Amino acid sequence: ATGLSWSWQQYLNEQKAEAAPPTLFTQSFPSRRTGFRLGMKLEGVDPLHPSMFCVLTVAEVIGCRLRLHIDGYSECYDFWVNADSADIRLHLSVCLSYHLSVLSPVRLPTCLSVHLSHCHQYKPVCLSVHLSVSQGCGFRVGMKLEAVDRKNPGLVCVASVADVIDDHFLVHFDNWDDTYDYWCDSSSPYIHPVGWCEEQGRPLTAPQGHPNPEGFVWEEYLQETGSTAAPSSAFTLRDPHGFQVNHRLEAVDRRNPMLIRVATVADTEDYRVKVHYDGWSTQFDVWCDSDLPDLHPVGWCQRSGHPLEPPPG
Ligand code: MLZ
Repeated sequence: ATGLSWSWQQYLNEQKAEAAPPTLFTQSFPSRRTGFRLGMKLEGVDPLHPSMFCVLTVAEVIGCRLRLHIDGYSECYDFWVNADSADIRLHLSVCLSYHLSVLSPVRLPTCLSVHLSHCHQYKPVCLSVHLSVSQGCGFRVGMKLEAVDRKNPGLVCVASVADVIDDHFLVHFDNWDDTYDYWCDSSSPYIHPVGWCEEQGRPLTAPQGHPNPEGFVWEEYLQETGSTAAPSSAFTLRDPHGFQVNHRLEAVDRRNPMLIRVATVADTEDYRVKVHYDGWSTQFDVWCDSDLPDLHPVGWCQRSGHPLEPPPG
């Protein structure tokens, strides 16, 4: 089948499969028009160093997806985001709030002001940042917590809130470098209050270089570091997702993120789904968070003017 003649409806009928309901996705259907144009500048978080803000250039626009280039670095660090979805809003609100907190708004970098004035739909983001600066979340910089190391998901480690912007915050692992850091919100399944591991009978990984990692005691550590624990009331664990095995969807190809493929939910956990790319070997299946912005409902590509890769053969 070619891209033109391939039809979801026919495919679902043939496969006797159902499309995953659009309500299960964090992404809503996009508006076709995006204000982003090639060469525009914006600021955002470096995906490989989430504690760093960098200057980005829009290097490619396909439908409502953007390839962002990190100025001054090799193209191999370019990454794709959705133009009208939560991840780019985080990019924008992150840099806006950052500047609001350290600079006066009139000193916002020109590139950002220019960018925003071209993109009318992003102006409300600007306002919401203003409003939410005072609201925020229950997490404050320096508070301690227990967090899953996303690069070593078997480990729950001693961690700190390293930055707070709007309702998102940066999790940093004590005495480790920032490559393990990640941004999340209070509903994340990867964060727990101090004492959670003990309660669950699970090992807690002490900060790197701790003199007695086996005998780590929170009370002592909080005292030594003059810090406080994030209050349990700040943790608002979200409900497990509603995806079911065999649901069909459109998923960004993990190995070639320029492509979006016809895909199937092959397995599920409370907060993750295993994505199978239809027509490809199961060795390419990937586990991902159910709220990953790279998972889209059936019809998303067509609605946003993005090519969809049908199953090969
Ligand atoms: N084996 C790895 C574990 C790192 C864990 C870091 N957790 C924040 C290492 O020692 O490098």
